Amino acid sequence: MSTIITVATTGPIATKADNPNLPTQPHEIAAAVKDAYDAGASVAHLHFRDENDKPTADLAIARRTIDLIRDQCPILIQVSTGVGLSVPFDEREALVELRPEMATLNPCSMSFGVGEFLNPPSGVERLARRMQELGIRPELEIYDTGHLDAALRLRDQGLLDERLQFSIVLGVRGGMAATPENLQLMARRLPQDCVWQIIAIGRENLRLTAIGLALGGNARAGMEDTLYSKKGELAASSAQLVTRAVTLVDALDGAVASVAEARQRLIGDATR
Ligand code: KMH
Ligand code: ZN
Repeated sequence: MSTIITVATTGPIATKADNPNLPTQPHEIAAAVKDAYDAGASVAHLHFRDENDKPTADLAIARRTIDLIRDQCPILIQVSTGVGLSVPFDEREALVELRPEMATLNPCSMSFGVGEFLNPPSGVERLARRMQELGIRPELEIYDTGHLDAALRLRDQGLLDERLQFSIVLGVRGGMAATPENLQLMARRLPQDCVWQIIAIGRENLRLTAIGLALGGNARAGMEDTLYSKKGELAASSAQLVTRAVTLVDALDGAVASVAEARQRLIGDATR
């Protein structure tokens, strides 16, 4: 089965001071996504920034960014409802009203670096229900074993449709550390027949992405997860990191999924 590569160009935390190549404005994000698509990505995970480069759930900015991407390439759109630590949950959840093909669903609150990532149970249930009503596929972001249990409870409540889609997120301070043991533990606990990928934040990004691929997962690549292409070398672009993931897939004798293949596997609808 081919490997789906998701590009995450921007994220909620990093700034241009951390890496001047980080895209923040709509035209910059759209150009970065197009380059990543050309490099092999079939899904774009999107965070938006306002004119001061702060994380935002502003619907006009989000719409403009998505339109610019859709003008340039057919990549699948996955909107982050995580948005940023300072953005209230009710603003974050409104992003699904733009009806992207996919959106993230973070099932639990947690410490997140020096901040807090708030996902109250009532809000998570409401968002899951709204995504189900709109036919938007959730990607469940799980940072700890209890988050997986919370996601499975949502499924048991009938708020998530099969087949479940998970990101195992390791390396956030407040979640599980980015170690091979933690990845193996989490991957083993996933339900049969789900779709999954590892999101390895920080310096273990490459090594854990490789292990995730070897375990049968998909890959995520981009400057949301690491600002470096090598030790001490800032990444030039998310496309460069996608190319690195493609190299790993090739080395493991795999094939990279096209948008059509990714759509079929993630959404189950080849035409939408
Ligand atoms: N950067 C991730 C660790 C989401 O997109 O839904 C957290 C996040 C969540 O950005
Ligand atoms: Zn994100």
